[in-house]
This record gives sequence, structure tokens and C-alpha cells, in this order.
Amino acid sequence: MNWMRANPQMLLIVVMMSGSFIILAHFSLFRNKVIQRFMHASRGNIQKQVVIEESPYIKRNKIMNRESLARILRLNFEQKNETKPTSRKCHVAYAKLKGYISLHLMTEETNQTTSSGLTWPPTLKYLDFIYKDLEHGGVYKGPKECKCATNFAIIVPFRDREQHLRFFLFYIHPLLQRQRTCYTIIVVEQDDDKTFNKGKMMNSGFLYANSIGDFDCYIFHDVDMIAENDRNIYQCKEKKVAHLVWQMDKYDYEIPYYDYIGGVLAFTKEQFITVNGFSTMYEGWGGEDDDMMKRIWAKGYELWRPRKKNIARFKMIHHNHDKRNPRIDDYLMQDLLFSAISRQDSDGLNSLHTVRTDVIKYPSHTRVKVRS
Ligand code: UD2
Ligand code: MN
Repeated sequence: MNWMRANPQMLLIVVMMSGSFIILAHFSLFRNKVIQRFMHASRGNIQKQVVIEESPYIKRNKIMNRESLARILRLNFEQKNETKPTSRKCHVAYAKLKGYISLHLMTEETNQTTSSGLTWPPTLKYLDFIYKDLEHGGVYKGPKECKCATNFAIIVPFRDREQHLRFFLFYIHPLLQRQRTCYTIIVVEQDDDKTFNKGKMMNSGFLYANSIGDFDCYIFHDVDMIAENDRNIYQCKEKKVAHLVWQMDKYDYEIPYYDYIGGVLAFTKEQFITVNGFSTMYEGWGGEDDDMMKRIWAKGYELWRPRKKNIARFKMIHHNHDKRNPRIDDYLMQDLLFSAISRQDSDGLNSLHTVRTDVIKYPSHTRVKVRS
């Protein structure tokens, strides 16, 4: 101890060195958290954020600086298409969900330019740019660190709703990615001048999805329905047909009647084939959803909705009736609904005569054009 008294400067140096060692060890212990936060703040992209969290490079590099971070980023992006190293199943990470989502929807069918110079809703070109890390066709293969339990086909009937589609794509991708699901967005566009036939578009979308991949859950989704809460997990139920809507702004955050199944409806492959898909005979607005409800009951299925009503909450973008989708004549609709169950096994998937005229794979979605 005599050397300490003789060399007070030496003592000071020893104390300072051990102090910096403790700080360094502390940083090293929590480095993953620091990096995660950094990534979250700087990129705001769920897919990339998840990749970073699981990066093996972070474990190897003890000390991080800006350069090594950038290197890790590049390395991970290059690995995008590698096969997944794990067989662990993806589960919903509730802590990573946002809950209520504040939506910015316009009611008028006009483009607006925001103060930052962006067109609102974002243009398709811009959407394709922000979703460029998806596989083309709006395909998301799930978080890197796990295997998806379910592969979803999101089927969207469509014609003349470009603005709605832009809102839809802007909001649906981050939501499904936060829910850690694998999915493909399939927009089925009626490619003729005839009256809109939503049932045919739905069936056609289902058959197309079956031709390109192995899906476990088919979610039939109106293009103008935007979820207000990401805790409403998109899902199918094996024994029941899942209707993901309890509350809609259009109906003062109620649904109009219990058997109402408009908006967002989820079937397993077996369920959709068993009910023989949608009726193809509803040309124009209305009825095809009530017809489907009859098909569901007739085949012995029940309806399922989320337990908590306030998470199954949607906004429908305000719109007028489309010119080429006039309301079906009341008498005709009554007749069709009356004969729904007797027609079920001969009108639907197995009687579909549509022609697929084109398939375009945008980064943000697959557009399937169909002549009715
Ligand atoms: C209700 C139901 C809808 C359907 C419809 C009756 C809700 C939330 N939805 O919607 O599921 O049963 O009544 O047919 O209650 N579409 C186009 N272009 C068109 C026409 C329709 O893209 O020209 C698509 C689009 O995805 C739209 C969907 O079909 O969201 C339903 O049509 P709608 O929005 O005109 O009917 P709406 O809001 O009364
Ligand atoms: Mn609508």
C-alpha cells in the first residue's frame, strides 16, 4: 500500500480505468436493446426491425459503432431471400402491437398534397417504393426468426376504386406484418364493362390463390374497409367462419344485424369449398353477403367474431354507389335469397365461368384481371 501513498496519480488512473470498464460492460450487456431502439426509430419498418433483432452479427460484434451498424444492415438486406434457419412457429407478439390506430382517410375522391409534398393517399408508385422489400405480388414471407403458422390470401374485389386501394394497401401491410403473419394481397379486378359481380370476383380470387400457392386462410376483404385496431388478429377458425367486424363507423360503431357478414370474412380452404364459394348470380349491389350467410348455416358452420368488440373496429371509406354497380332489383334479390340454399350446390365455385385476362405483380399487391 505504500506505493499508493507514494503515487496518488497512479491510484487515480486505476480508479478511472475500472470505472470505464464497468460502463463498457454495461453497454455491451444492453447493446441489443440499444440497437433495436435505434433501428426502430430510424427505419420504422417492421420487417427490417425484426431482421435486425435476430441478427447473428450483433452477437459476434461486441462493440458497435456507426460503421459496423451500417455493415450489419447491408448484410441483412442481402440475406433477404435466404431460407429460414429455424422451425420455431411465429406467434403474435402482443407487446409489439399498437392497439388503436388513428386513420387519416379523406371522404372526397380527390388527391391532396400534404405539406411534405406527398400525394395523399399515397400513389401506387410510392406504395411500391415503400414496400419494395416484399416479394413482388404483395407477398410477405413472415419474420425471419420464425415460421408462420398460417399463410393468408387476402382477396379484394375491385373495380374503379383506385383511391380506396391506395389507402387499403398503405394500412394493411404494416398491420399484417405487426401481427407476424405470412400473406399475399390479391386484388381481383373486374375487367369488363358489365355490372359488377362481387361473388364472381371473390370465387375467381380464391381459384387464382389456389393456383399459385398453399394458403390456409382466405380473407375476403372489401377494399374500403380499414382496421382501426391491430389487436384484431386476422385469422381463420377451423370449425367456424370468422367475421372480423363488430363495429363500423358507417353504423355508429355497431353492426346492423347479428347475421351480417359484410366487409371482412375469413374462410379456411375446406370451409370455402364446402359452401361452394359465393353465389355468382348477384349482378349489382347487395344480397351476395346475405346469400353467403345462408350457405354457411346450411353447411352447419357457425359464425365467429372476436371476443372483444372494441378491437373488431373498422372505418369504411365514405363513397357513393358506383355507376356500374346499381342496386339489384328488390324482387329479384328476394327471389335469389329465397332460393339460396337450393341453388348452393350448383351455383358458385363449381359453376364459375370467368376469364383471367391478366396478372400483374406489383411490389404491393398482385392484380388479377378477370372478365366476368
Ligand atoms: C356492403 C358490404 C359488402 C357487400 C355490399 C353489398 C360492408 C362493410 N360491406 O358494402 O361486403 O356485401 O354491401 O354488395 O357492409 N367494389 C368495387 N367496385 C365497385 C363495386 C364494388 O371495387 O364498383 C368492391 C369494393 O371492394 C367494395 C366492395 O366491392 O368495398 C363492396 O361494395 P360497396 O363498397 O359498394 O358496398 P357497401 O359499402 O354497401
Ligand atoms: Mn363500401
